[in-house]
Amino acid sequence: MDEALIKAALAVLDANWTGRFTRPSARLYPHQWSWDAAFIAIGYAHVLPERAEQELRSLFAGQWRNGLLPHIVFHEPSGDYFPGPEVWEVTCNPDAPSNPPTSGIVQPPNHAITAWRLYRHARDRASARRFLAALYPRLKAWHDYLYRERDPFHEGLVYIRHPWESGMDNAPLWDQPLSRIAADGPLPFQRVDKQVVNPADRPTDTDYARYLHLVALFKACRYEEARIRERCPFLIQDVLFNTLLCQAERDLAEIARVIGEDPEPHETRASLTAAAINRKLWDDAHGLYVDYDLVAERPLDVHVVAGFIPLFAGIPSPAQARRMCAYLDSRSFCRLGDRCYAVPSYDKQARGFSRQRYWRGPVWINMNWLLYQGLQRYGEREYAAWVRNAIIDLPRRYGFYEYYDPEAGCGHGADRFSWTAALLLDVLYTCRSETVPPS
Ligand code: 2M8
Repeated sequence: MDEALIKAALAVLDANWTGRFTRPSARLYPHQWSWDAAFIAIGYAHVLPERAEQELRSLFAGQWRNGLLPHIVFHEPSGDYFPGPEVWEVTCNPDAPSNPPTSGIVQPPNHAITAWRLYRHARDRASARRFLAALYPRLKAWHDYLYRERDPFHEGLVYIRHPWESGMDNAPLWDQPLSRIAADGPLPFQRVDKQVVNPADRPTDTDYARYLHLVALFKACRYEEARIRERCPFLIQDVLFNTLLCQAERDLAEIARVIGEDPEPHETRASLTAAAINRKLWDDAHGLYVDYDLVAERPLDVHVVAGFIPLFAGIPSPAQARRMCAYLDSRSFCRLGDRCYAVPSYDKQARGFSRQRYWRGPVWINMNWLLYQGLQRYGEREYAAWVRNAIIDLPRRYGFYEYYDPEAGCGHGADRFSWTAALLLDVLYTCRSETVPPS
């Protein structure tokens, strides 16, 4: 066990902890982000379980009355971040809270996954059960919102309506759908992100103009989903989002069992979503999953690491999983034994692959953490160990960065980045798996 590395990871989290929530990084992301909070709490579960619970409680303080869990909760007015609450103006919708202010979009639903892990790692099961009982109605309302508002055809697949909802902001996945939005002329706003990190690594101003165009559309629709759905040029059934929802429903069923609620509706929805992912998003020609563009009514033929994440939720059959592993273990991603850190976020052979640009190629620790769990689930020990090494080696050698160059290893984006530290802690602690009490 690497005590020095554990200490260093905890120091990052301490520096970003505000007493109520953990900033993803102090300068670039000074507020609370939804899926970051859930990843961060997974790390805290091993060492500071009260903080893990507080993290989720603070996030859910921003939940809307209709169940929408916003992608950012602005607990504190301080901190330069664009776009802030004055841009989102969510209070035009009566379901949005006025305090704390929030954004008006969501992020991948990994929260029930975290809540279930907190319970499984808890030393004090009775207190953890009370926490689950208090959180369950909120988690249920969140998932109900997604299936009610974002699955218009009752397929079991929910859509996202902004690239930020995917968590993979400027992934090459969105180039084509975003090209439907005209964005000309100088930007009428000041981007703070470009002053904090290398602007060449960040999304372009044209990307930002399109992101803001979508926000303006949501406001014009007063954040009413039926109106947005009619007019939005960006509606995508995303593999990662739906995979996490599927696993989150499975974990919510476990939570329901522990607190005496009915697990059955959650199991039914999880099965529906798993079947729909296999039916509609599996790309048999290449051996991975791809997104579906609901506006153009066709699959998006773009291969990103998210296409392998259904392993995490046990969605592929063993035969599909073997094909996925063969594709991972190729020049497109990261061949076992090659000089590369597993696994880049985008197909290395594809046009536009970049080792440094944000979600367009670099290695992200959260995606590798999901992949690692998935590979273990399918008994792919060798590749899982390769991914695990990257999760440990990259922060150890280069520091706790937001993302990393898959060849050189060096870090990019924000430094002292919280989920990198938290998920590293999880990997280090779960190899001492005897710390997990039997359920
Ligand atoms: C990045 O996204 C935000 C917008 O939500 C940004 O670029 O300003 C993404 O990497 C996202 O996945 C992450 O949750 C967020 C905070 O770490 O940063």
